Amino acid sequence: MKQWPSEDPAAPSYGTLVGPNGVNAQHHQHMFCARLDPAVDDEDGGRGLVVKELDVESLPWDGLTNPYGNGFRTVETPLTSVHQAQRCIAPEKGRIWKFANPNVLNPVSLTPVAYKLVPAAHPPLAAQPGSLISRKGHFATKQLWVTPHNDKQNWPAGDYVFGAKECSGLALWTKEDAPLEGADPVVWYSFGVTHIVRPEDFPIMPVEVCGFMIKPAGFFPRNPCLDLPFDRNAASVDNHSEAAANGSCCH
Ligand SMILES: [Cu+2]
Repeated sequence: MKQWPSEDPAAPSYGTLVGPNGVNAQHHQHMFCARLDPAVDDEDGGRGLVVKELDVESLPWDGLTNPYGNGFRTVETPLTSVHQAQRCIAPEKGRIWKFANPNVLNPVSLTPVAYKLVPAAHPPLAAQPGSLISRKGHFATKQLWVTPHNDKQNWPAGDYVFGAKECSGLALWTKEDAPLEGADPVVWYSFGVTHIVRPEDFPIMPVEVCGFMIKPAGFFPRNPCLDLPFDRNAASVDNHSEAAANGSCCH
């Protein structure tokens, strides 16, 4: 019987054979980091924004508040300092992060106007802490970072990534703890593709998609896509009245 490649002793442990004569495509990661400087209705460029983490939590059985055992809620944790705001994704908790403006309330939900960052499920950097890759790519060891706004801080992996032995970006900027309240928080979201190569990726790789979403979450009072005018379109025919009176809608 033919063995699966993973059971074949000739199959590589850290890659995939993708072509004849032992063409071994190594496992690897493509890591990115998005610098987000949200304002969310804050006229001071986002100085007063609060970044929060939201998890979904099942409630314990309780004869009074959860008698059927089906209750769950969201738990909000404000991220108030640079060290506390180094966070990882938690798909099992439906974790998202919100940028909220506590000074403006949504008139419908009665909560601070906000946008949310919806992460995708992907691992952080797979290299060991202290390894060269981990030191250079420190920004990718966690998915979320928040720092006080600083015009000079633009490149999360530092200015000279290839020649560097250490990350001179986020690793440096987050060494010291600092409060985020009133600091115009800048959010850094690290994400990427952990590429376990397939034979189908060779010799020309098709597209691989990665990313995240930013969604309004209590920013608008209603669905902002519903922007059609209320006027009746004169070309439209009411199937029940005029067309019916003429005997057909297709005369
Ligand atoms: Cu790749």
